[in-house]
Amino acid sequence: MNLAYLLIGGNLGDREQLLCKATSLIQLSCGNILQKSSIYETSPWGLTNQPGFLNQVLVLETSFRAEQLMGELLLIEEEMGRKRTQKYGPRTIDIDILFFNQDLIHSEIVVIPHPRIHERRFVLVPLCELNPNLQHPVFKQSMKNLLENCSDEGIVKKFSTN
Ligand code: PH2
Ligand code: MG
Ligand code: MG
Repeated sequence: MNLAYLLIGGNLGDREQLLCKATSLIQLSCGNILQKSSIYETSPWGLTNQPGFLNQVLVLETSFRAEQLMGELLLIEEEMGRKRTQKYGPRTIDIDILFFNQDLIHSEIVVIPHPRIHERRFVLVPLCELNPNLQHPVFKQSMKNLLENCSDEGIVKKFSTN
């Protein structure tokens, strides 16, 4: 069995419902979701002139290899109406693999660990909620450490309905 950390997020449509839908589709087709972080409202990173995002981290136990998992996740994105237009631009759903065990993977379809984890508070805050001691297999530092040293000033706050 493999352990994958996923980041899900989006900033178009009914954002909360889309995260929920993505979570069920991942559970149906990719394995067993062991942990979910809170949902966070996050300011857009990279391209700031767009609506705010909701983001969440999931921990998935899966028998798929990393490339197979990425293939399944891309199908889910497609099924949920993801259109790829602008880099860092608005989207209904994005599903990224952050970590896959402690593996280092550079293939055509996926790079793991995700190359920008350490630059993004919207990734590090939910990761720290779930596992502050998790080690980054490249930087050999914990998530807690990476967050303390992260210069991103993006807003990341817990999202609550009503
Ligand atoms: N994803 C991006 C670009 N910018 N900003 C936030 N807050 N959350 C995201 O998930 C996000 C982003 C590209 O994948
Ligand atoms: Mg992404
Ligand atoms: Mg993506």
